[in-house]
Amino acid sequence: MRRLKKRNFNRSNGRKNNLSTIIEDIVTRKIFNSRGEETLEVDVITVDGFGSASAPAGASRGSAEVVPYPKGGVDFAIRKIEEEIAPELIGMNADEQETIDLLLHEIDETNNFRNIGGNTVCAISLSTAEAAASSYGIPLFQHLAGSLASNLPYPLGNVLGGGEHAGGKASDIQEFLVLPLNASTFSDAAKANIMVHQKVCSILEKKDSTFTGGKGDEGGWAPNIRTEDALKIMVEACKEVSNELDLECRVGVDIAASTLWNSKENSYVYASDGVNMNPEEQLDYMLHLIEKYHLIYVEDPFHEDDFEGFAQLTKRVKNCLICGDDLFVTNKERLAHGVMTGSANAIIIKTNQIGTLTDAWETVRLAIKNHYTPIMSHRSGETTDTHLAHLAVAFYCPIIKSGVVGGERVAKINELIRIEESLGNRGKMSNLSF
Ligand code: 2PG
Ligand code: MG
Repeated sequence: MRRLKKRNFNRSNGRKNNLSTIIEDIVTRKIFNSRGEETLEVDVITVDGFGSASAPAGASRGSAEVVPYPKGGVDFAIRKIEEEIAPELIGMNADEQETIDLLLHEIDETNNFRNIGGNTVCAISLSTAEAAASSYGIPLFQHLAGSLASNLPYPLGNVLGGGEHAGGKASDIQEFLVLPLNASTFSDAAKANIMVHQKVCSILEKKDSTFTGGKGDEGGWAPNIRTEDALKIMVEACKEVSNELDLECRVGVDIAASTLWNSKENSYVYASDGVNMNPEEQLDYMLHLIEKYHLIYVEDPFHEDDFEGFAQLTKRVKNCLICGDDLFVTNKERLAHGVMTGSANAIIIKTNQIGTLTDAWETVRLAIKNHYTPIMSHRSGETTDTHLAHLAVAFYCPIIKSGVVGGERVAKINELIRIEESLGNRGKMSNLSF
């Protein structure tokens, strides 16, 4: 029998454990994600409930992320679940999330889930939570956070991009994003993002006769375009939609700078723009883009180990979120280091970067405590799984990054529309002050 130390997962719903949440069976299968890659889906069946979750996949993964699958890939992960994990979990209580998440760590016996896989763990952890919520007959966000969670996140949507998410001659920058500030409801905010996405398409069609309407992995347009031309188009589209809807759509970027970084040459290589920049030039370039295009959000402006570069930029900007994705990889030790060095003021939260729900929640708590804005995020390879929407609300994330169009992206947006409806008068948009 393994000895388990109980962790402090902060759920205050006050429900008592009971027999209805006992795990009776676990079923796994191989399905496909939006890029057509194999992924894992896990069903957890309790006495009175059922939960099912699948794992997303990154293309521009941080090197400090947990290992997604054991050697042998999804097939091997399924074997591990059937032979080693399910026998341990069956009979446990799905309501005891921290205990189950800790058990997954113990079964793996490594510090990066390389034996059973971070994606394996992520799917089990989420489906267990969903099964407990279903046993109680309540939505996942309410099960995780109690009745206090009633803030809707602002959607940060990918409109245009390139990098590792699009092939050919698309832009060097991975994502050009829109954030609809002041939207009074989540539905209005989602609508604004869709309108910006459509406007950008019509501007591109007018300006570029070679534009074919091609899109990257997350549904953003993937034209052959230089960085500043893309930003001009984004600003133009945002302005038009802001005027039409009487709100303020602002532009953000995910530079995904690790994918541009060449350590041998000590420079960031912008192949489409035809320029190389050393770290000092990169800092000046980021400051220039933030000022000229009035950016509200800059993700991964420096490579994943440059805490110092992040700190310098964070110190020099006001009213702009400087966000660490590959920098922090949802890891609380990396975030703690960032807090100490003053690197960034926002953090991307991707559960499968760290493994379990408990791990992700602990990182969010540390972020909130240190006034970092937590942003619940999809991955470039997604399924139609909608749990991300619930996690954003349950974990008090004022922003969700989940794309604008595409079935697997809209699945999360539509789930938030349903959550907003279910909250009725209690639901309100998050407080986005920075
Ligand atoms: C990112 C993500 C999602 P990936 O870099 O923020 O947009 O991409 O899932 O490929 O890491
Ligand atoms: Mg990123």
